[in-house]
Amino acid sequence: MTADLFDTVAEPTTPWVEPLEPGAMVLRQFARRYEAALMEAVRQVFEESPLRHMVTPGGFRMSVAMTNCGELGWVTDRKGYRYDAIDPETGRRWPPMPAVFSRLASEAAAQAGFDRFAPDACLVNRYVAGTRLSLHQDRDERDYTQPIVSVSLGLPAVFLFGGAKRTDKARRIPLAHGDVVVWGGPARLHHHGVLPLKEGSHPFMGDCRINLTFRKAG
Ligand code: MD3
Ligand code: FE
Repeated sequence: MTADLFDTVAEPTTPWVEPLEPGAMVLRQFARRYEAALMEAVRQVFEESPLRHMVTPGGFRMSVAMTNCGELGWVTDRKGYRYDAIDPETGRRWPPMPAVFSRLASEAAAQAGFDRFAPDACLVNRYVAGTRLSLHQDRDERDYTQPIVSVSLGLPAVFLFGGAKRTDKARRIPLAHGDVVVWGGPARLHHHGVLPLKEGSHPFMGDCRINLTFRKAG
Protein backbone atom coordinates (compact mmCIF):
# COMPACT_ATOMS: atom_id res chain seq x y z
CA MET A 1 0.00 0.00 0.00
CA THR A 2 1.34 3.43 -0.91
CA ALA A 3 0.88 6.43 1.33
CA ASP A 4 -1.69 8.87 -0.02
CA LEU A 5 -3.00 12.27 0.98
CA PHE A 6 -5.45 10.79 3.44
CA ASP A 7 -2.71 9.04 5.41
CA THR A 8 -0.89 12.33 5.61
CA VAL A 9 -3.78 14.33 7.02
CA ALA A 10 -4.47 11.63 9.61
CA GLU A 11 -0.97 12.10 11.07
CA PRO A 12 -0.55 14.33 14.13
CA THR A 13 0.23 17.93 13.18
CA THR A 14 3.89 18.42 12.29
CA PRO A 15 5.27 21.54 13.98
CA TRP A 16 7.02 24.26 12.01
CA VAL A 17 9.26 27.15 13.01
CA GLU A 18 8.66 30.85 12.42
CA PRO A 19 11.67 32.95 13.41
CA LEU A 20 10.67 36.31 14.92
CA GLU A 21 13.92 37.97 15.91
CA PRO A 22 17.31 36.83 17.16
CA GLY A 23 16.48 34.67 20.19
CA ALA A 24 12.74 34.58 19.57
CA MET A 25 10.75 32.11 17.52
CA VAL A 26 7.29 30.63 17.22
CA LEU A 27 7.14 26.82 17.24
CA ARG A 28 3.78 26.39 15.58
CA GLN A 29 1.77 23.43 16.89
CA PHE A 30 4.69 22.21 19.03
CA ALA A 31 2.43 21.53 22.05
CA ARG A 32 -0.01 19.34 20.13
CA ARG A 33 2.09 16.24 20.86
CA TYR A 34 1.20 16.56 24.55
CA GLU A 35 -2.17 18.26 24.29
CA ALA A 36 -4.27 15.70 26.20
CA ALA A 37 -1.75 15.42 29.06
CA LEU A 38 -1.34 19.21 29.18
CA MET A 39 -5.04 19.85 29.52
CA GLU A 40 -5.40 17.25 32.26
CA ALA A 41 -2.42 18.75 34.11
CA VAL A 42 -3.90 22.26 33.81
CA ARG A 43 -7.15 21.02 35.35
CA GLN A 44 -5.20 19.53 38.27
CA VAL A 45 -3.32 22.76 38.90
CA PHE A 46 -6.66 24.67 38.98
CA GLU A 47 -7.95 22.27 41.64
CA GLU A 48 -4.98 22.85 43.95
CA SER A 49 -4.47 26.57 43.34
CA PRO A 50 -7.60 28.09 41.82
CA LEU A 51 -7.54 30.87 39.23
CA ARG A 52 -7.93 34.35 40.70
CA HIS A 53 -7.84 37.96 39.55
CA MET A 54 -4.84 39.63 41.15
CA VAL A 55 -4.55 43.34 41.86
CA THR A 56 -1.78 45.53 40.45
CA PRO A 57 0.30 47.75 42.74
CA GLY A 58 -1.79 50.65 41.37
CA GLY A 59 -4.97 48.98 42.63
CA PHE A 60 -6.40 47.66 39.34
CA ARG A 61 -7.94 44.20 39.17
CA MET A 62 -6.31 42.30 36.30
CA SER A 63 -8.71 41.05 33.62
CA VAL A 64 -6.51 37.96 33.18
CA ALA A 65 -7.21 35.26 35.79
CA MET A 66 -3.99 33.66 37.05
CA THR A 67 -2.49 30.86 39.04
CA ASN A 68 0.94 29.18 39.16
CA CYS A 69 2.70 25.89 39.55
CA GLY A 70 6.29 25.03 40.28
CA GLU A 71 8.61 26.10 43.10
CA LEU A 72 7.85 29.77 42.58
CA GLY A 73 4.76 31.64 41.49
CA TRP A 74 4.37 35.16 40.14
CA VAL A 75 2.09 37.33 42.25
CA THR A 76 0.96 40.93 42.33
CA ASP A 77 -0.87 42.90 45.01
CA ARG A 78 -0.82 46.44 46.42
CA LYS A 79 2.73 45.80 47.65
CA GLY A 80 4.14 45.05 44.18
CA TYR A 81 5.12 42.27 41.77
CA ARG A 82 7.27 39.36 42.95
CA TYR A 83 7.82 35.62 42.93
CA ASP A 84 6.71 33.72 46.01
CA ALA A 85 6.88 30.03 47.00
CA ILE A 86 3.51 30.32 48.77
CA ASP A 87 0.13 30.83 47.12
CA PRO A 88 -1.38 33.75 49.07
CA GLU A 89 -4.91 32.38 48.51
CA THR A 90 -4.31 28.90 49.93
CA GLY A 91 -1.39 29.62 52.26
CA ARG A 92 0.31 26.52 50.82
CA ARG A 93 3.04 25.97 48.25
CA TRP A 94 2.00 26.19 44.61
CA PRO A 95 1.23 22.79 43.07
CA PRO A 96 4.33 21.02 41.74
CA MET A 97 5.18 21.55 38.07
CA PRO A 98 3.58 18.64 36.20
CA ALA A 99 6.20 16.48 34.43
CA VAL A 100 4.62 17.14 31.04
CA PHE A 101 4.98 20.91 31.61
CA SER A 102 8.74 20.77 32.37
CA ARG A 103 9.31 18.38 29.53
CA LEU A 104 7.50 20.49 26.95
CA ALA A 105 9.21 23.69 28.11
CA SER A 106 12.71 22.23 27.99
CA GLU A 107 12.12 20.55 24.61
CA ALA A 108 10.83 23.81 23.14
CA ALA A 109 13.74 25.82 24.55
CA ALA A 110 16.22 23.27 23.17
CA GLN A 111 14.58 23.53 19.75
CA ALA A 112 15.25 27.28 19.89
CA GLY A 113 18.88 26.80 20.91
CA PHE A 114 18.58 27.10 24.71
CA ASP A 115 19.89 23.86 26.17
CA ARG A 116 18.94 22.58 29.64
CA PHE A 117 16.18 25.09 30.32
CA ALA A 118 14.84 24.10 33.75
CA PRO A 119 11.93 26.39 34.67
CA ASP A 120 11.10 26.75 38.37
CA ALA A 121 7.95 28.80 37.73
CA CYS A 122 4.94 28.41 35.49
CA LEU A 123 2.40 31.22 35.40
CA VAL A 124 -0.97 30.07 34.08
CA ASN A 125 -3.12 32.82 32.51
CA ARG A 126 -6.77 32.44 31.58
CA TYR A 127 -8.40 34.76 29.05
CA VAL A 128 -12.12 34.95 28.30
CA ALA A 129 -13.80 37.20 25.71
CA GLY A 130 -12.62 40.77 26.27
CA THR A 131 -9.64 39.86 28.46
CA ARG A 132 -6.45 41.68 27.51
CA LEU A 133 -2.93 42.11 28.78
CA SER A 134 -1.43 45.54 28.30
CA LEU A 135 2.08 46.11 26.99
CA HIS A 136 4.70 45.24 29.62
CA GLN A 137 8.13 43.70 30.16
CA ASP A 138 8.87 40.56 32.19
CA ARG A 139 11.54 41.86 34.56
CA ASP A 140 10.90 40.10 37.86
CA GLU A 141 13.19 37.16 37.11
CA ARG A 142 16.78 36.97 38.30
CA ASP A 143 18.62 35.80 35.19
CA TYR A 144 17.73 37.39 31.85
CA THR A 145 20.02 34.98 29.98
CA GLN A 146 17.32 32.34 30.58
CA PRO A 147 14.53 32.38 27.98
CA ILE A 148 10.79 32.42 28.61
CA VAL A 149 8.67 29.75 26.97
CA SER A 150 4.99 30.38 26.36
CA VAL A 151 2.35 27.80 25.40
CA SER A 152 -1.06 28.74 23.99
CA LEU A 153 -4.10 26.49 24.49
CA GLY A 154 -7.72 26.99 23.49
CA LEU A 155 -9.06 30.08 21.73
CA PRO A 156 -6.71 32.01 19.44
CA ALA A 157 -5.32 35.41 20.42
CA VAL A 158 -3.37 38.24 18.85
CA PHE A 159 -0.08 38.77 20.59
CA LEU A 160 1.66 42.17 20.54
CA PHE A 161 5.41 41.99 20.24
CA GLY A 162 7.15 45.33 20.66
CA GLY A 163 10.72 46.37 21.19
CA ALA A 164 13.12 47.38 23.92
CA LYS A 165 11.31 50.70 24.34
CA ARG A 166 7.63 50.91 25.19
CA THR A 167 7.06 53.24 22.25
CA ASP A 168 8.68 50.89 19.69
CA LYS A 169 6.19 49.76 17.09
CA ALA A 170 4.61 46.42 18.04
CA ARG A 171 4.07 43.54 15.60
CA ARG A 172 0.85 41.53 15.78
CA ILE A 173 1.39 37.79 15.98
CA PRO A 174 -1.61 35.45 15.88
CA LEU A 175 -1.25 32.56 18.33
CA ALA A 176 -3.39 29.44 18.08
CA HIS A 177 -4.01 26.35 20.19
CA GLY A 178 -0.78 24.36 20.42
CA ASP A 179 1.60 27.17 19.45
CA VAL A 180 4.72 27.59 21.57
CA VAL A 181 6.92 30.69 21.61
CA VAL A 182 10.46 30.92 22.93
CA TRP A 183 11.68 34.39 23.95
CA GLY A 184 15.36 34.64 24.66
CA GLY A 185 18.44 36.60 23.74
CA PRO A 186 17.86 40.25 22.88
CA ALA A 187 14.07 39.68 22.71
CA ARG A 188 13.92 38.63 26.36
CA LEU A 189 13.19 42.13 27.65
CA HIS A 190 11.01 43.31 24.81
CA HIS A 191 7.61 44.79 25.54
CA HIS A 192 4.66 42.53 24.81
CA GLY A 193 0.95 42.16 25.44
CA VAL A 194 -2.25 40.49 24.25
CA LEU A 195 -5.15 42.18 22.43
CA PRO A 196 -8.67 41.68 23.85
CA LEU A 197 -9.72 38.07 23.26
CA LYS A 198 -12.49 37.56 20.72
CA GLU A 199 -15.52 35.51 21.63
CA GLY A 200 -15.49 31.91 20.44
CA SER A 201 -15.58 28.29 21.38
CA HIS A 202 -12.73 25.82 21.28
CA PRO A 203 -13.47 22.08 21.00
CA PHE A 204 -11.25 21.20 24.01
CA MET A 205 -11.02 24.39 26.03
CA GLY A 206 -14.50 25.86 25.64
CA ASP A 207 -14.76 29.64 25.66
CA CYS A 208 -11.30 30.55 26.94
CA ARG A 209 -7.62 30.76 26.15
CA ILE A 210 -5.03 29.36 28.53
CA ASN A 211 -1.43 30.51 28.35
CA LEU A 212 1.38 28.78 30.20
CA THR A 213 4.47 30.92 30.73
CA PHE A 214 7.58 29.08 31.86
CA ARG A 215 10.36 30.99 33.58
CA LYS A 216 13.53 30.41 35.50
CA ALA A 217 12.65 32.94 38.17
CA GLY A 218 14.94 32.18 41.09
C1 MD3 B 1 8.05 38.40 24.91
N1 MD3 B 1 1.66 36.47 29.00
O1 MD3 B 1 2.30 36.34 31.58
S1 MD3 B 1 3.10 34.94 26.77
C2 MD3 B 1 2.92 37.18 30.90
O2 MD3 B 1 -0.30 35.23 26.37
C3 MD3 B 1 2.57 37.31 29.47
O3 MD3 B 1 -0.57 35.23 28.52
C4 MD3 B 1 1.14 36.56 27.67
O4 MD3 B 1 3.11 38.15 28.83
C5 MD3 B 1 0.02 35.59 27.50
O5 MD3 B 1 3.83 37.89 31.34
C6 MD3 B 1 2.17 36.38 26.64
C7 MD3 B 1 4.38 35.38 25.73
C8 MD3 B 1 5.54 36.13 26.27
C9 MD3 B 1 6.00 35.93 27.53
C10 MD3 B 1 7.16 36.56 27.92
C11 MD3 B 1 7.86 37.38 27.06
C12 MD3 B 1 6.20 36.95 25.42
C13 MD3 B 1 7.37 37.58 25.79
C14 MD3 B 1 9.07 38.01 27.42
C15 MD3 B 1 9.74 38.80 26.52
C16 MD3 B 1 9.23 39.01 25.26
FE1 FE C 1 4.77 38.99 29.93
